[in-house]
Amino acid sequence: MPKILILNGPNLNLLGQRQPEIYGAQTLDDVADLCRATVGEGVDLQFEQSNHEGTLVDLIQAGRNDADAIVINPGAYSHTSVAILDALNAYDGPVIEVHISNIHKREAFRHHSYVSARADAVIAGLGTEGYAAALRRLMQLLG
Ligand code: CA2
Repeated sequence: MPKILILNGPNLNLLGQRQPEIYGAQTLDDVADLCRATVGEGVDLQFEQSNHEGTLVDLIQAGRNDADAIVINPGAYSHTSVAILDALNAYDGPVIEVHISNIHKREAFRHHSYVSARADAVIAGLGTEGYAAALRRLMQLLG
């Protein structure tokens, strides 16, 4: 069975609790449920969140052995982390970067993402539906 690793970066554990005008009302548990409902029974999902850059690097490295694709919302590390970019560059499968908000419509410091240099696709501004869109695309790619 194909396996997809879904990674969420810092502060995404607060989804649904603050700033609903930017990030919507869904919690991260709701997003995990949406992801499971999107893929159904035929795909193994590992859904993770960490506030720590090194933990995200460790999870990406572990994915080299057992994940067929990665969906990543790196949160604020998108805009700062060469370490996460390097880890993704050492990973061979497809990678889709997701942002709940449209980072290009926000502050200038959010317009650049280091991760986008590695991502096969970037989704921004679809709200939490962006995770479902990423998974549908990966299921196509993985056949
Ligand atoms: O739009 C996205 O998904 C972001 O990756 C979310 C990050 C932000 O730093 C990126 O620029 C864009 C922040 C996630 C923090 O989420 C919160 C949710 C509720 C309350 C506070 C933070």
